[in-house]
Amino acid sequence: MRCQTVNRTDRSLQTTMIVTLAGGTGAAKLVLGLAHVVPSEKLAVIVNTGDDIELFGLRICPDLDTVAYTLSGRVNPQTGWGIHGDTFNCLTTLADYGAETWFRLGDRDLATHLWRSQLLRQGLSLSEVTQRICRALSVTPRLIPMTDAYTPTEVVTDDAVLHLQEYFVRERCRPVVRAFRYSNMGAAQPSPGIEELIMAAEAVVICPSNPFISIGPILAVPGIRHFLRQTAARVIAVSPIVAGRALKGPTANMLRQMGHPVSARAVADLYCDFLDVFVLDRQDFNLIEDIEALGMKAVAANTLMNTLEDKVELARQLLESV
Ligand code: FO1
Repeated sequence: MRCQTVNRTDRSLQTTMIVTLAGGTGAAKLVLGLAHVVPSEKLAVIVNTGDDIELFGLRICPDLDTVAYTLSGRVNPQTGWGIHGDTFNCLTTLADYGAETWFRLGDRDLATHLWRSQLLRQGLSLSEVTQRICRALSVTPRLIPMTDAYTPTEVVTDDAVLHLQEYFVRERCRPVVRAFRYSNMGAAQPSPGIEELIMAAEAVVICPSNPFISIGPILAVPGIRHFLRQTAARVIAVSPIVAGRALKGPTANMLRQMGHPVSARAVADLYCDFLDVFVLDRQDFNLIEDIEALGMKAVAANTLMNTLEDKVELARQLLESV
């Protein structure tokens, strides 16, 4: 059941798509787990591009790259973003010139941004460029930017309206958040194929990503929230909050500053108009009844994903809940 109940048909998991909605590092871990249990041609990842930024004339797509680097085994395991073993010679030289270098772009990572920007300038869409980059990196699940438009998320604070990366990286999430603005959405459409994928999916998995800056922008693309309400797929979300804390990043502070309790239930509530199943960590077992009162099934699992085995096991449990 959801806030509005939708009838569902049972189909075999072997023959239909699993579609995920993904942000950055937390999402990449779960997508890696899913990639171990779902054939790659049956796995599609719709990725947040609200944290994209243009720097030095280049288009940088952190979440697309984080997922692609993770699936291709290139990601820096310490940070969860960027490329393992990367160097920062270009950035050091830019600093010598007096350029702002608060956004740490590695040399190899820069090659991705150079290549993407060149292809965009040649007239390819971001979806097409992403497909080319994935092919070159041997990433076989389908990665799709949420939209081909440039829709940077803005963070409204008391003193300024900041680009998401200015807030997140330069200001280290210190300013109090008053609101989020998903800019340029009026002109945005879901990338080609997204409607068909969501409507034909067996399951849609909302990754354990920040609901405001990772999943929020995807849901703000005109049409996507509507597809999630309408689809016959089981829509399942994994909680990014465990025992009242975010495992990484500013999710807990953002919930508080936006007037929500810091709990898995608050995240379930944000999605209650389209969710069928909410997967929360087993430490939050006591919240199951409260979450089910929102009109969805709640399932407890180990959501911590510290090891590859954890990621694969969580992916298996998600598929079992379909
Ligand atoms: N995160 C940081 O905390 N500091 C950085 O300097 C930084 C640089 C960076 C460069 C490329 C890239 O793809 C990601 C990068 N990130 C950095 C991560 C990124 O800001 C966030 O993790 C995501 O945007 C949130 O999902």
